[in-house]
Amino acid sequence: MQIRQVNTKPFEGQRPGTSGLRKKVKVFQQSNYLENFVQATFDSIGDYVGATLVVGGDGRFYNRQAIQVILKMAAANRFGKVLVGQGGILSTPAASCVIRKHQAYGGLILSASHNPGGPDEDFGIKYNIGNGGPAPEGVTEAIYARTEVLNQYNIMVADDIDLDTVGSFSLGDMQVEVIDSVADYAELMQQLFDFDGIQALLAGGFSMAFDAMHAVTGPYARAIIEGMLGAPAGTVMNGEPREDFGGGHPDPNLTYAHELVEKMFGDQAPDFGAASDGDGDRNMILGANFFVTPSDSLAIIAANADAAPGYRGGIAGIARSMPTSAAADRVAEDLGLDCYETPTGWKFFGNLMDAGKVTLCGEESFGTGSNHVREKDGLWAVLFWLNILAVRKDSVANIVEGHWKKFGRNFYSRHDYEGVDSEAAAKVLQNVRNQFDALTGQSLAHRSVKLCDDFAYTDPVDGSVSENQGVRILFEDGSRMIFRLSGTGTSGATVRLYLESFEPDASRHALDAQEALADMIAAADYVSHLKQLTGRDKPTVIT
Ligand code: VG1
Ligand code: CO
Repeated sequence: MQIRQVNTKPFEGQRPGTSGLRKKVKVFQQSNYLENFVQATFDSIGDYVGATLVVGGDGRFYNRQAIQVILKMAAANRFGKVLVGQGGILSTPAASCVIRKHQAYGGLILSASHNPGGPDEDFGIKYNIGNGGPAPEGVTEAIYARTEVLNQYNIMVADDIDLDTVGSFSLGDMQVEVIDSVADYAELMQQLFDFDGIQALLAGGFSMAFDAMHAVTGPYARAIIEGMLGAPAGTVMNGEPREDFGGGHPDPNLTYAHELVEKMFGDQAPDFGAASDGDGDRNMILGANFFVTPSDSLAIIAANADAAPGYRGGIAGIARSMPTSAAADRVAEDLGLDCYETPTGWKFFGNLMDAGKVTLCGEESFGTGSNHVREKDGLWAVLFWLNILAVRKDSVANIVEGHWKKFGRNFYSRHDYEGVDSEAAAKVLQNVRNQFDALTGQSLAHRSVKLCDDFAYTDPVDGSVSENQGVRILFEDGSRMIFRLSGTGTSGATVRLYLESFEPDASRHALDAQEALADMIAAADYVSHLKQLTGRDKPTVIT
């Protein structure tokens, strides 16, 4: 085989964010841009020679071209084998599953997740380690450092591989195996959940809708929900993955999943509705005329975990990202389990799961998952809810309201100000920091401020420290107000404001979260000058 060593120059800004390197497609299309990042990754991950790499993506624009480049570079850099999803497709949780099942050295996942796709939109790449999870910060920082000095990469001169046919091919000394994108994942789901019970539920008049948002979960949801579980054809909406996600944001929230939301809040609403994002790791759960916040969903799954066969032996512990509401903490306390609070991003859960400290993890950003893989998992959450509904034989709304009655309700909301000026966004956070001392011990939003800080995390397993993970105002009554800048956007900055207050009084549980949090919302603006600085009179997305 012929290997070319290509001279190159470093590109600025190849630092992975919350979940990999995400840039506009046009940036990735510059010659050598992708190649540099891939070579820097291979140079930073240790001794993989002869080992297996998993490659797949969410099917967005540029997925196929990128995969061909990666295959040729993997061969030139002496991987032994690459497992690649058919058509280049692997959802993020399926990639994690394949890495684990086939004991691969690691994987490259091509996705910009919930960001739009197409020639003028976003692309992304991230490296996952052998446990199936996103590379920890130590590895991503090493990759970044390598991108700053890289001057050469290796690539094989060869024809493109046929990605559409399952089978084995050679690329020089390396073997490429094109695998069924769904099979390994579907088999794992069948081990965790009571498929017979869910099948009976669906056969007994229970109705549901799943919106794949023209993204990667289409084939997975069709195979599992319609195929294995027998839901009627058409249950999966927008099930054909498209390179541009039909022009939308493949982001399962109340704003962007409006087609499903209209159905679930209409006159003939199904009993259950769910959606997933671009790469299949997020989930939104809805009942008839009812929205379940992701933070509540985590808590409810934890409280009902024994409904699912895969979790009947009990769960080890729970972890949630810092901005996620403390609803799960209350369940952990009730069950006598440890609850961990990590920075935003799934990579922080990996060590806790590997060490056996936690079984369930969740983020307020529509991410829920468990130690069955090392990524959050959209369809897994949907199946968990279906399993709970099959056992409890009650409505989504009743289950959630019953949960609040027992544990109290954590009113919660996230306000996103997307695509704002970067300097203004930095100022918003700085304004709050500047008042840390002045606010502490004072009254704000009719509550007294206990503590203000920049959230920092020390990993309890390897002792690594991550600083500046969100600006927090914590109140004596457990309420919280958090300001954070997004690490997944590709243009300007996105300010996220997270608000939480706890309500033990059941007579107030039916209140709308925006109403219940109104004084906190006003106070957040008062402290930060968020609206004035960003020039926005309201958030882009309210969850
Ligand atoms: C967002 C979410 C975070 C999530 C990340 C990746 O990050 O807030 O909770 O882990 O996206 O999700 P940020 O830095 O923009 O707030 V996904 O579905 O892109 O893989
Ligand atoms: Co995602």
